[in-house]
Amino acid sequence: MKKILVANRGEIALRVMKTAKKMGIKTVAVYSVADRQSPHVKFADEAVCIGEAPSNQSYLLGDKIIEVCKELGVDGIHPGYGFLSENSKFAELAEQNGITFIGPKSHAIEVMGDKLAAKDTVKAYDIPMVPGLDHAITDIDEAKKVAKEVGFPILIKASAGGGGKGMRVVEKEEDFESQMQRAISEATSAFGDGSVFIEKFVASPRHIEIQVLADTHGNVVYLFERECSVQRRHQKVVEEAPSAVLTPEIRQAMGEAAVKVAKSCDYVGAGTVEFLLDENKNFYFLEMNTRLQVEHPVTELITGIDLVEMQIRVARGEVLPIKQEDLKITGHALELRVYAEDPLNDFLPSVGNLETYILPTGEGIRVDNGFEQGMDVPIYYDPMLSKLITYGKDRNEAIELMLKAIQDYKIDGVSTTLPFGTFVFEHEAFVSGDFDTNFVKKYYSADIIKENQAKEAEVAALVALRQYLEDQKVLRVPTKL
Ligand code: MV4
Repeated sequence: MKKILVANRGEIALRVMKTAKKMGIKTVAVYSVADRQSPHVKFADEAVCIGEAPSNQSYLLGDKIIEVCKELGVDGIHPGYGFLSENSKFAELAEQNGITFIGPKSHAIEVMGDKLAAKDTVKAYDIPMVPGLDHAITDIDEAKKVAKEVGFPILIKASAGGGGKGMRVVEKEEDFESQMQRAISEATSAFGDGSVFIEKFVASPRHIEIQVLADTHGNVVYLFERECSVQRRHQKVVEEAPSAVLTPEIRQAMGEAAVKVAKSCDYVGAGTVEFLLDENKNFYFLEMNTRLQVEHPVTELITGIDLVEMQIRVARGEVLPIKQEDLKITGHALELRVYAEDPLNDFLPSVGNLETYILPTGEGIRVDNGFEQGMDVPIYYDPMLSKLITYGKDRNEAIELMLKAIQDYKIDGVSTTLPFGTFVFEHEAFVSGDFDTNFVKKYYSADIIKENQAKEAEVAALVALRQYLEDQKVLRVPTKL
C-alpha cells in the first residue's frame, strides 16, 4: 500500500495521516468547500475538493471519492469514523474497484449494522445477552408474553437503530402496545425498517466496550476495555481505559466474548464490541461497531499499540504482529471530548471563530486536534474540536493531569465542554469510580458550572486585589524617602 485516501475530515483525518506518514505511505485528503483551510488538507501530500459544505454533497459521496482514488492512483481508503465508515455498499464499491477498504469486509459491516442479525450471528458462540426476544416482533401476544416473563420495565429497540436511536422504555403491561406502535413508526421513518425487538431494561448499566483486532488469517486479539459511561443523550463525553471497576476475571471473560463476536462475523481490522455491565457485574453483549472509534486513543496509551498502524497492516494482508499473551495494561488513560457546545445552555452547538486556540502540552498529555487559532467552526458537521487525552501511572494521576490540562487549554470565541470536563473529573462519584450511564442525568446541572465559574472569578478578583495592594506598597516606597 503506497497511497491512502482518508475519506474524512478534522482530527481523525489528521490522526490517520500521521500514522500513514510514519509508515512511509503517501496521503490524499478530500475536503468540502467549508474545509479549504483545514489542517487535514494542509497535512496531506495531495488534496482534492469534492463538493459543497453539506456532507451529503461532499464527504458522503462514495462514487466521487472512488473516482478521486482512481485518478490519483490510490490503493487504500481509510474511512475514519462517521460518514462512510459503516456503509457496507461503500466498502464493497472500493473493493470492486481494486482499492482496499481499510476496515472489515462488507458482510461484517452489514451483519453488525442490524442488531437482530448481529444477535442471530453470535447466538451459536455462547455470548451473554440481555434476556428478551431474539427476533422482530410480528406477534403482539408473543411479545407481551416474553415481556411478562423477563419482567417490566422492558426496553423496545429498533433493529436498524444504534447509539440509542429508536429505544423506548415500557414500565408496565398496559403501555406495551402503544409504546410498541410508536417504536415501530419511529424506526420506520428514521431507518426505513420498522423491525423492533424487546429486552429486559437494565436500569443503571455501565457502558464497557472491548477493542479487538483481527487479521485475514483468523487471528483475533482483544486490547482490553474502555469505559464510556459518562455520556449525555447517547453522546459520549468522557472515556477511560481501563475501567475503574473490572476485575481481571471479568476483563478476561469480556475480552474472550468479544473475540468470539469478532470471529462470528469473520471480522478483519479494528472493531469494538459493546457490553452493558449491570450492578452485579453481569455483562451482556449489545452491539459491535465496525470502525475505529473516536475514543481509540485511550486504548493506544494503555497498550502502546498504534491502532491505525494495525488497521493498515492487516488490510495489507499481514499477520497480526501481536499475540494475546504479549498484551498488557500499563497505566491509566482518560479522554475528554472537547465539543464547541455550551454546557450552560443544554449543550447547544456554539459555532463561531476560534479567536484564541492554544493547546495544553506536556508529558502525559495528548491532544488529537483538528483546528487552529483563527478558524471558524463550521455549522455543517459534528462540533467536536478535539480530544484531550491524559495518561498517568494510575487513575488519580491521569485525573490530576487532566484537570491541569483543561486549565491550560485556552479557547475564546466559542463555548466548549472544557468546564463540563472539570465538573466530571472533580466529581466525587467519578473520582471514586462509583458511577454509571446515569451520571450526567443524576448529577449535572448548568448551575454547578455557573457556581464554579463564580468561585473562580472571586479567586481571580482576590488575586488581582492582592497584587494591587502589593504594587501599592512598592510604589509608596519612593514617596517615603
Ligand atoms: C440498553 C440499556 C438498558 N437495558 N439495553 C443505549 C445505546 C445502545 N447502544 C444501547 N443502549 C442501551 N441499551 C438494555 N436492555 C441502556 C442503554 C443505554 C446506554 C447504553 C450505553 C451507554 C449509555 C446509555 C445510556 C442510556 C441507555
